[in-house]
Amino acid sequence: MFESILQRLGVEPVHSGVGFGTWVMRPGGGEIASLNPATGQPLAQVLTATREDYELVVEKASHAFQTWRTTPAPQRGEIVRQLGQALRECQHDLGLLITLETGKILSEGRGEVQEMIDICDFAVGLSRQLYGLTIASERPRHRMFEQWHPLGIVGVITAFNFPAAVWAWNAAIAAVCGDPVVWKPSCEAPLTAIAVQNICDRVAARHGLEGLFGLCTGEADPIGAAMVEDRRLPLISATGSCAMGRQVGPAVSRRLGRTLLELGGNNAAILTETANLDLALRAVLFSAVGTAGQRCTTMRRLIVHESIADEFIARLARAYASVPVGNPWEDGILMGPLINERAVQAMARALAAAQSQGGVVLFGGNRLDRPGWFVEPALVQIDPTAAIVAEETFAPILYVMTYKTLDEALALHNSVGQGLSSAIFTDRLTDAEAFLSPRGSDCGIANVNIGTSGAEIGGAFGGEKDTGGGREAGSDAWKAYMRRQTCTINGGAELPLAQGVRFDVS
Ligand code: UN1
Repeated sequence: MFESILQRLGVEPVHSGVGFGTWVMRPGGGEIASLNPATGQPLAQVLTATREDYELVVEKASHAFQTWRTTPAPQRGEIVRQLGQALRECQHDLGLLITLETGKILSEGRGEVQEMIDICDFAVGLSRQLYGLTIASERPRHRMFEQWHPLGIVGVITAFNFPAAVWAWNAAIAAVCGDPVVWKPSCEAPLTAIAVQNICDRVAARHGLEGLFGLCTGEADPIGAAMVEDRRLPLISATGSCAMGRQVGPAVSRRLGRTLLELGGNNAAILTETANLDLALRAVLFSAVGTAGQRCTTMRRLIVHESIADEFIARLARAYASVPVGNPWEDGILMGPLINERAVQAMARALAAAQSQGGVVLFGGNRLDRPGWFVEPALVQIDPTAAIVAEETFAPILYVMTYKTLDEALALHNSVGQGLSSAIFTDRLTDAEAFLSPRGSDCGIANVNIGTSGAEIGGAFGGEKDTGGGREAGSDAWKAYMRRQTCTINGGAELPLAQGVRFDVS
């Protein structure tokens, strides 16, 4: 039924997962199956890379860098503009493939492609705005300024849950900054990566840009390991679990490379006694249940003022019971399956742990009796000190807890290791401002009367503490993809030294 989509996106039933403008026809790594999580059935098979295949991709990228780094940035932007155009043309097909491969609902699959288009547009504008500063020199007739140069090949490691958009955040910005990209996609979503690579290849081929965008599908060992050790990749941008970040970060640091880490979240919302509950209900539902709880920005904790807790939790439980779970490509469905059997097991384990730690399941948590990896979203009332609350389980579990004072709520909010996204729902300005103040949310993203998920690309995206500290996408995140050079020019015939130092030979 979906073969024609794969065909239109150039994904063969058995496809190479290694390419850089042309496909390596027989990469030597193992074969992996991409499964449709709604049926458990394979969509297609992908041939993965060996270290030798990886070498080839990096060689092509190194070669591309030689010309790309001196191509004027606005011309680089033109290529990204064409990429955005190509994405617009296949938004429906690519969105559907994302839905088939990850299980996110079609509206979110299309939304993910929209996020790619948006970041391309952003990067095109940015290609004329890679500004450096001019700095006042203390020395007479001297001029001091900063300029930004391309950094080199950027290694991009992405997770299954945003199999295309997170690559695009990195690739579009890297490309205008003058950097080729070598991409290791998740082995859970390799077909989306192949389809995206095909789109890149069509655009790059028009301009003879082989190697600018490279794809190297494979497991953490050998491909992830090869990337983190490779000095030819000055920046590794990796999205995934905190555990993954704890391996990647030190390994890249050992060679003094740069990392941009976007790791786990344990995002909370505080609901104050003045919150607009209708608005909050919709926001909580989207953030906690959307994408079946498999966003790094998913709301995992709800901290509710005790005066409104009974009413709000009862309404939320009713809303949970009315969420249509089913085939993610069908109209009206709001929650598709989890990504695989392991995810279903992890959710069951977390719920058992929550219950053994005093938690009460108010709704959901059961596996659906059908093929694929479907579960009900779960709402759990629990004491905030329960150990499980500090963990990120990549599943639709929302832990609900109550508070008396805002200080108490802020302390609870910041009590976990992760620091990605956060929200407060309130109609009282002083509460909102407290949340946004230095004593408020300790996260990279802090929202008022908006859920924790669904950020726009124009802002810098990322978080603090165990989330890894990286910032991708908008604002000045581009600076991570370039090297800064401070330049001083002496326009005079004297050689005055800084700090008034004298060093004259008499
Ligand atoms: C992720 O889950 O890794 O803010 C990215 C959001 C999306 C991106 C999520 N724009 O929820």
